Amino acid sequence: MDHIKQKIIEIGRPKSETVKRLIKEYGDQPIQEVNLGQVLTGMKGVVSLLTCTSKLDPEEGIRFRGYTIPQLQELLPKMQVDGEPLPEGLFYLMLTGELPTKDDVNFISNQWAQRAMNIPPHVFDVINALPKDAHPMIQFNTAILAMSTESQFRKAYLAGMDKKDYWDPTYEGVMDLIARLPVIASYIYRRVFHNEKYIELDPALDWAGNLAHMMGYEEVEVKRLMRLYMMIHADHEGGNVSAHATHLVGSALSNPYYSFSAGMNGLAGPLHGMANQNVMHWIHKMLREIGEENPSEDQIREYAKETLSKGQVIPGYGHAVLRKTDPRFTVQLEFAKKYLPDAPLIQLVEKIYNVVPEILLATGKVKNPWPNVDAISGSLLSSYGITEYPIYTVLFGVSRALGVLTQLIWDRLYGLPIERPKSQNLAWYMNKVNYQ
Ligand code: NMX
Ligand code: MLT
Repeated sequence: MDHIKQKIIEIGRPKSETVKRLIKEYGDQPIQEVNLGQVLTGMKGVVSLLTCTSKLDPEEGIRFRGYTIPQLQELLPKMQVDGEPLPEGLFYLMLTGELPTKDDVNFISNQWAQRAMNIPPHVFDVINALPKDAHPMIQFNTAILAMSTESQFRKAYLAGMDKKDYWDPTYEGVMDLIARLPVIASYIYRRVFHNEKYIELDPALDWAGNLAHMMGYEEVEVKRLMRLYMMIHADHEGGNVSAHATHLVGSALSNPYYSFSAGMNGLAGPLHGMANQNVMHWIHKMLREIGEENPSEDQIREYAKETLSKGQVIPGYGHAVLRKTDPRFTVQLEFAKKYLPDAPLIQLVEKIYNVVPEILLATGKVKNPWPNVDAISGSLLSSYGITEYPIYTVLFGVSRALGVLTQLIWDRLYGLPIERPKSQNLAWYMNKVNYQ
């Protein structure tokens, strides 16, 4: 048994005992009052999930196991001193709660490179059976489901397995799945946008570096950007659509492939991960309509108002939890200013940032007028030549696997049961509040 699995047992067993005691001895204690408005607006703020990988503060943004993104940029192992952290390190931190050594990170890099080698051929056949113009998220998710034939969890479950060991084949499936996602994502990218000229995995490279390499980008800076991108999109506590869907489906003991596929179906929605692609459509439509490459703030203001007047959202702005500029936006802007100070798209993103919040505030209904992670990620990728927008949500999905699948291992370690909240019809709610 490898040292990570040993560590998981060491940390996981006492935690699972704590969860059992909490249910048994403290289970009837109220923790929160829920009002009708919360129920009818997407359960916002209703505390009902157990997530250990990360936590989102409305003002400050995301912390992974207690660490902010700038802290992790200092503390996690990197390839070069001036580089970005390796996402392998973030995975280790989310899984164990401890900062990794360089050896831990190398161990995971090697594991993932090895596990990425033996993707069964039928997975590529299934992708190839889809039309090339099927959205990359359709191709990505179809491949994830097709890989489910490899599920160790299913085999172990059918063979008869003690509940307390569920985490083990879950861990194996999660490691295989995460290892393979860059191969699948880059295969789809090369198939759709680069004439099927595929590039082999380089076992000497790290996970995110390999993704850039297999997509066809060898520049040090693109690999650095890919490491940053993979780190910042990895997790956003448990209630976001992709995390919650993965957890919910996993609670039926569906294997990691089925569970993650559910999360990816949610990520493909325009209000969630597809927003990164839609931001680019919004920007390019604006440039076309205004007829200028460098529109003024007044012109952007008019275009944004027109979007609202048509009953549409401005993609890349707003958030269900955050109430300030997303630190994932800020860290990308800082990266761009450091490495691409003159990139026109980044300058445009800044101009939009100067204009859009006041317009959203003026509506009187938008709770958070500030940019989220998607407001800049596509412009940054585009500025490095990755201009094929439909791949952006796939890249988000590759990264999101790190958090939601780590949590799935913890769901099994905690021994969490099937999720089954109660629903009521409209009349029940009307009665409850004496609706007149
Ligand atoms: N543009 C226009 N209207 C907005 C926006 C926006 N960017 N954000 C919120 N609103 C509207 C929202 O549609 C709702 O309108 P109505 O009452 O008419 O239905 C009203 O403001 C109140 O919504 P909130 O409570 O502020 O936001 P909610 O928590 O429901 O939704 C988002 C959060 C993120 C779905 C929403 O802000 C949005 O649609 N943003 C644009 C899409 C986007 O960028 N999504 C990416 C989120 C991050 N991610 O990667 O997942
Ligand atoms: C995410 O990264 O999942 C998004 O910001 C959405 C969310 O947190 O609800």
